[in-house]
Amino acid sequence: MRFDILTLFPDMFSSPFRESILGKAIEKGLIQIRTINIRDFALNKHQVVDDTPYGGGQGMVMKVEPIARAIEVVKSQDPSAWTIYLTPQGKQFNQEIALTFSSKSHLILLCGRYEGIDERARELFIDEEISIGDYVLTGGELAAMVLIDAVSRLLPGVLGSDRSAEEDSFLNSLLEYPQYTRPFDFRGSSVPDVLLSGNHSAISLWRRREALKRTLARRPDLLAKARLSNEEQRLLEAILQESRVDKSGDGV
Ligand code: 4FV
Repeated sequence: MRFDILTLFPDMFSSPFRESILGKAIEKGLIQIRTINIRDFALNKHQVVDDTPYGGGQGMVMKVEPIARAIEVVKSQDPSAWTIYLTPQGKQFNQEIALTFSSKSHLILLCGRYEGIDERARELFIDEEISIGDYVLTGGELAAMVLIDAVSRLLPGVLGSDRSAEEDSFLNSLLEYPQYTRPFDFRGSSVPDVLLSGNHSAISLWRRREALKRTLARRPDLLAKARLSNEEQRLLEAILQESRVDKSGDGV
């Protein structure tokens, strides 16, 4: 999979993709990441890439021409490339969107700065707008890194075993169950016995229950859209029943 990143700060991308899993994925040729400096496409003598907003107002706006030239050069190499603009006004990024993007072969990621890009760049060149969250960053670069990480780990061969991506939380829109590893006892806090029982159906049942309890407590919105199996439905009923009993017990 290929990622072409259009940015005014290409050096920001040097270290995050040198380490660990993504670094190895690049070495293995599973992903290619290319940074393209938008300023190289500003043909005015001072390579100006931003200007004051028409109609006045604070801040600067990224000019359409350098963005247009940069995207047209990449699209001339691969017309099938899918162009994404990272912006707080975009669709909220999530695991489902990451999965969709992981089936594409070439993504162009446009990183905005200042107050954003000229509207005509959006209208003429952007296929999809994505936000990583309802907060304002100084630039789209970190958002692009988040997207590249979440998408790349879904590609075959990037994670140790592809299975772990299949078991990702959010895909079946439940939060992960609690994880434990050695030591068995830490300052008097030990590991649930079932996890050492070797009884795999009991372990998977415990994990389902814990994932449901945690999702109910922390992200009931996810539970509302989760496709639960009959067993999970039953487990959830029991959990709700328990919490009802606990609540009714409070009054005594
Ligand atoms: C952002 C986000 C984000 C807005 C102004 C860059 C900044 C500046 N991108 N998800 N949240 N972008 O805050 O994607 O141009």
